[in-house]
Amino acid sequence: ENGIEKPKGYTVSFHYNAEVEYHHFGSSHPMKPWRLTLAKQLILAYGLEYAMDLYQPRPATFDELAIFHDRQYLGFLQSITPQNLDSDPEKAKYLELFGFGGESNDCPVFDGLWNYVSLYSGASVHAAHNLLNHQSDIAINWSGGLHHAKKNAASGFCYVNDIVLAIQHLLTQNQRVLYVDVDVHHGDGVEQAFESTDRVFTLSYHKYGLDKWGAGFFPGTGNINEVGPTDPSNRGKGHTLNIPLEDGIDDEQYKWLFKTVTGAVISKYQPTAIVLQCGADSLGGDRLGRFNLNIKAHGFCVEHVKSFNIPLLLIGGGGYTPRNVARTWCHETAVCTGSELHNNLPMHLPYLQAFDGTENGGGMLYPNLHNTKRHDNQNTREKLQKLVAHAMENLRYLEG
Ligand code: TV1
Ligand code: CA
Ligand code: ZN
Repeated sequence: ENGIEKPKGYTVSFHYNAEVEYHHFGSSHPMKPWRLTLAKQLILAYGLEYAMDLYQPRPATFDELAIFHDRQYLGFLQSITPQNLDSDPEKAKYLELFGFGGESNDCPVFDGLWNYVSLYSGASVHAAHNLLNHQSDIAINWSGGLHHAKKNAASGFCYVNDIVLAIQHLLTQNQRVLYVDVDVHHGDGVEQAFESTDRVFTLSYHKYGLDKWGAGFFPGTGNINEVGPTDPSNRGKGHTLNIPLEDGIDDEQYKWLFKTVTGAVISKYQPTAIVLQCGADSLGGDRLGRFNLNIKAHGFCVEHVKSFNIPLLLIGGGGYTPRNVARTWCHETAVCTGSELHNNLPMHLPYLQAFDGTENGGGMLYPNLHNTKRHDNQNTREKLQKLVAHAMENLRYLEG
């Protein structure tokens, strides 16, 4: 009817447990798991489920999460609730230690927290297994991508690092895994986890720099000269690349940069599997982001990586304007299956209201998100050319 069918010659799988949607970080918190409800509704309304194999993965177990995380940290995550948080002095003592402290409340303790982390992690691990079994060529988990979590600490809305877990599984049968991160924030947790190995190359594009009050954009790391360990005896040397960007980068600049740098990394590193974190906070008009990308420019990153025909794990991440997160991940699902989608949203879409009206994108899948008033473009042609030259210089180590 809408021409959506299985792609010829390769398989796409979609790993999703709808239970994640029902978790709440708190009413004012920018991370909204219900953006996944919107994304799923769009994907179903366009009929993309006919083009993929759908899986409902079980939650990851404690032991599965302990492949990366400290057992003591996981024990705390498993037992903490909003109720025992204040009443149990034992627990209060560990809050600070495990990254829950500070006044920002980035990582709140909410009802069902353990269930939430096990669900999104279970989906990433399941997706990785599908690639390993050759049951799929592209595996998608929009509920994952929580790149800031550390082995023993929560950070920046992330409690468990599903990406690290998925990569660890991929490493059982892959000599070299490439991690690429287009979230507007630096993928510090993944970079740190694999800093001492040459079997994972981490590449992150992100906003970097100080604001007018002198505060660095979260997490404050990821400058171009941060290339991981420099000690020649460290196997991880030269296997990290950071692309720091300024406010307001536009479609053409980003596409050129992504193609040039990611292309060079793939041809030099020759990965046998790729993990692409598709954080949608790099879109124009994002509540926390600073970039000015439209949906198709964001999706270009998926198209470009897909074109290398290397087993690919696609995961979500940030994204704080829910309707645009849903649009982007629906578009990127279609990119994977090779489907073209109509710009007019299907009439039978249950949450049509969320996408309707001039404020919300006029009932279109691809509204223009470019908004120069919000973040002027500070990225000049000259700066980007210098950045690429510096990135290529950093990559020279891989040749030797
Ligand atoms: C509760 C309620 C928490 C409202 C957090 C924005 C909130 C933020 C909130 C917020 C917010 C951050 C910091 C400050 C470090 C802190 C999923 C010195 C309106 C992958 C994580 C960003 C991004 C954390 C996660 C950042 C991801 N920004 N309102 N918190 N302290 N934290 O700056 O990469 O997208 O903003
Ligand atoms: Ca990034
Ligand atoms: Zn982010």
